[in-house]
Amino acid sequence: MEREYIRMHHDRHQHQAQEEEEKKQCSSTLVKHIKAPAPLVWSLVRRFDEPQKYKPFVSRCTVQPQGQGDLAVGSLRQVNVKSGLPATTSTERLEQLDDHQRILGVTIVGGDHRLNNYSSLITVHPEVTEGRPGTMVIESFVVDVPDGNTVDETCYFVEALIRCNLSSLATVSERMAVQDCDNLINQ
Ligand code: A8S
Repeated sequence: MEREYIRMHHDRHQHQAQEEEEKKQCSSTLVKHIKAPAPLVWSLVRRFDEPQKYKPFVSRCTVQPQGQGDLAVGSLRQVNVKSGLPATTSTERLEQLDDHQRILGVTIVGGDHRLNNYSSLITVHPEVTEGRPGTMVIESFVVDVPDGNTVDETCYFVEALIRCNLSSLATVSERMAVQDCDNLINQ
């Protein structure tokens, strides 16, 4: 199933982005299994305006008001990251938000970091783990390799950041899932 989902959504994303640029790029796909139901996990992932709900490096996020609801394709967010990273801000654009298939696409369009032409896709899939509702999250990205860096260095850096984001997404979702159970008991 994992291979199939990656082929369906993520391979095309990576190839499309790669064809556009003849520059050196790197791309990769990461998978995380979470012990919480998919609707709960998706409720965190879909909040383009609140990445700090699970992303550990985000200190602040603001979205320019758009009028007809904030989560429209084309919305921009200004993200501030915590100190200690080789960056302080990132401007990011919502490219795709599909609540039915649970797909979120985001690109980075500005900021004071080294990740040029960064494009990412997250998909959220229900699965059953040990007889309980669980979730498989797949995140893929494409980015230019900065001058002076190798493909491997770039991949290693971005994969490390995404792994932190996905671990944190699991921790937060699993805590919320337990909280939901506690609320049922205490009713
Ligand atoms: C995400 C993914 C990434 C975020 C990167 C890769 C970033 O926010 C951080 C450090 C950087 O050097 C680049 O989904 C940038 O958040 C944590 C500021 C873009």
